[in-house]
Amino acid sequence: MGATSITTPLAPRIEGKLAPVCRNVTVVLGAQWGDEGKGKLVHILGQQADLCCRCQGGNNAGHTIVDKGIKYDFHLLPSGVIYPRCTGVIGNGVVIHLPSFFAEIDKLQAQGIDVSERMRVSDRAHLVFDFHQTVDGLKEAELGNAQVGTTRKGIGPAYANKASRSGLRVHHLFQRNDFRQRLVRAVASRQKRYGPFEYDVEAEIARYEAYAERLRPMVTDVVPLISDAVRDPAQQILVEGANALLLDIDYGTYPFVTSSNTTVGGVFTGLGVPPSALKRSIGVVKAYTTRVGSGPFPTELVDAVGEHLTDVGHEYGTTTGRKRRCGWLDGVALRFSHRINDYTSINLTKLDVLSGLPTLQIAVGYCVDGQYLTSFPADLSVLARVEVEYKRMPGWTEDLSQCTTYDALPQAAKDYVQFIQTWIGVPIEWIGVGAGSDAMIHLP
Ligand code: 2SA
Ligand code: GDP
Ligand code: MG
Repeated sequence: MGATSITTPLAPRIEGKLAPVCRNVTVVLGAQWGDEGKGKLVHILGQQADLCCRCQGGNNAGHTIVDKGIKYDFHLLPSGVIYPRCTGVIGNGVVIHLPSFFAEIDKLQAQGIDVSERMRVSDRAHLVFDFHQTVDGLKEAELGNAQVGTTRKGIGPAYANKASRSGLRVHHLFQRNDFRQRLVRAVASRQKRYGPFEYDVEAEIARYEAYAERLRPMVTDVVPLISDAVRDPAQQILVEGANALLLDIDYGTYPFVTSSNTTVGGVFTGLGVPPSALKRSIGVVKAYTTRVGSGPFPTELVDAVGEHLTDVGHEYGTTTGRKRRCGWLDGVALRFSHRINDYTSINLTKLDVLSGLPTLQIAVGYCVDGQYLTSFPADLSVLARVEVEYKRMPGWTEDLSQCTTYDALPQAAKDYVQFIQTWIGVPIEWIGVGAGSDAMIHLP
């Protein structure tokens, strides 16, 4: 009798065959060290998206979009939620600091965009607590000169709890005793390791009762949500990568990386998208290179050209306001990036920032002890002493910000774009010439 009453309502889901997967997932990935302008492309592509999703990272990310002259900064929310038709999805691979999540929702609300009924948050996603942020700072202090230069948002410590199976996930919020025990244990363990830092666990537990209630309507088992969407040809799914390839925990410049998989693999593990659903993986490439945080940076410029890039490109962190380090475009890193992510097309951004530089350079080879490297090295002591071989190209003086077609670009800018396209071996589909979403040339 029990068996009948249980299987009857579930039978169609269990016995019915799932429809085949269609290729309706577009992924936007940072191809360098981040801040390439992913948010802007997601803003453009988001117009057609039914679901706009995050699959990794947390509020360390900062994605800026400029819509009709108004600037919006996204950190935890996917940028596509600016469109009322778009449902925002936070996948299991994301780590969520709930106070920041709600603050971002409230800020958008104050800017006239109400997303609270359109957000879906995976019950499997892990939580970032204030104590993770404290630990992030303590870890950095302990590292001294070797510090990573994190955003101090608690991202590494939260993923560390996840990997060591002592994390708290969204579903834990709704089992009060269990939540309390887990939080008390997690904090005690960190206090044992880093010293008795101040942390009012009881006050935190009380705060999280209110957060849990506010989150409850958004909490979703994202597995069937995504599974149904990838089987429905009428749906378009857009995934917004956070951070970028060289910050990937496996392929990036370890240990100067973030703590998630920022490469295409993060989409499959962090959202439950099957690989067969992938239609496009678009690499966003800044026309030069920037990096925030520490670690080797072979094409870094600490001269007047570097200052030009910082000033004209407004290269300051979207999340922390830190000055970004700037350098020439690194073609060696880009080929490495393409090997891993297999971009179907490229969005080259911030080409306008290069106007006025008489000569441009692109790294085309790394040499160590007189030998060319065949790939991007894993060992940072090798990366730190590479001699970079550059391709030199003439610059241009024209302002590109009013160019709306490829033909309108000066010849030297076209040559620069063509060289990059040929070098990576992937079509450049968009060229950014300004911060606004209309300042984008689309190459059919
Ligand atoms: P974390 O905080 O543990 O993820 O830091 C580890 C490394 O990852 C880098 N990282 C970033 N790099 C570029 N942009 C990021 N987002 C913000 C932005 C950065 C900001 O959009 O500007 O505002 O400073 C980002 N997030 C993490 C970080 O610098 C460390 O090198
Ligand atoms: P993301 O993390 O990859 O989304 O990039 P960020 O938002 O952190 O940083 C990119 C910055 O460059 C933002 O301030 C954008 O508004 C701006 N931006 C994006 N594309 C362009 C472009 O083509 N030209 C210029 N001048 N600015 C751009
Ligand atoms: Mg950013």
